[in-house]
Amino acid sequence: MTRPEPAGRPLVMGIVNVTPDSFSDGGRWADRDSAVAHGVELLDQGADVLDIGGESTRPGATRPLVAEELDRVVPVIAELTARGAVVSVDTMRAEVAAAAVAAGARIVNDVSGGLADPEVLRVVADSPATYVVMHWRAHADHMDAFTDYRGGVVAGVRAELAARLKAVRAAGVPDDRLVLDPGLGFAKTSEQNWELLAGLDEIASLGLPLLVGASRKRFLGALTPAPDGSPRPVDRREHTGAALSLLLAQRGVWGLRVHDVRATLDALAVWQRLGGADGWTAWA
Ligand code: PMM
Repeated sequence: MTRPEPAGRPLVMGIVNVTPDSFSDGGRWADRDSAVAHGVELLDQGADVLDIGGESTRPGATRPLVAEELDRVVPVIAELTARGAVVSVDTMRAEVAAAAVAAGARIVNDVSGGLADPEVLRVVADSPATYVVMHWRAHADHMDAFTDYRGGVVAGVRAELAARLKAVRAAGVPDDRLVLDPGLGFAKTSEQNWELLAGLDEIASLGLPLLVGASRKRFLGALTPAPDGSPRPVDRREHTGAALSLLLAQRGVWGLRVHDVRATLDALAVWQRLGGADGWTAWA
């Protein structure tokens, strides 16, 4: 099985965090039934893929036990797959990736790009799954101490992703099952996120499709602060997110990982209606 391919616009990956503590929606879909219901709602809104995660990666978060993570995601993946969804599992653990693929997940979205648990590479190589290799430097409880990029964030992320790509290819995962992600907010300041977005074609020059996860992140909240300087609350960042998604679509990203599926697709519909998307293909 090869990578899901977008047609006429990027794939929209709707986020289902089965966690008590994610930064934007922690606790809202933490039990099985509400997670499945949320996934179905995102499918109804037009999501192409559902990304199911059982570990929060918000800055400062501590890790769940493997058993907890398995218990959170596997039944939700099985249920949403049974309802016809294309499912991605957001995990850094080999054991969870293997169980998720067995339950029907077609994509393994590893925010650590195989650094947290190198066994993930073997699991993916031995499976038909597509692998999202995100740029990452450290776990969430201390990643904010790793924002020093000599030579600039774009060159640094490109070089570190290239190194991960070498390891992933050496493990036997073919290019037609790979996607790269610049990892916005992971060991990056707000300023660095914007620099990275501006320099995205440098990351695309690695020759693989790109997934971008900007949705509701801190740097979007900081862009539109209240008069007292406080950032926009997480659940009111859908307009900045949709505007950014539209610009990223125009530039050729393969996929957009978002909470606000409807707002994202609305923005893309305007672009498509005006013909901007005619002949569109994703970077690769
Ligand atoms: N961001 C988060 C979690 N998983 N996966 C990918 N591929 N890219 C991202 O940017 C990314 C991710 C953190 O956001 P969340 O807590 O809202 O899910």
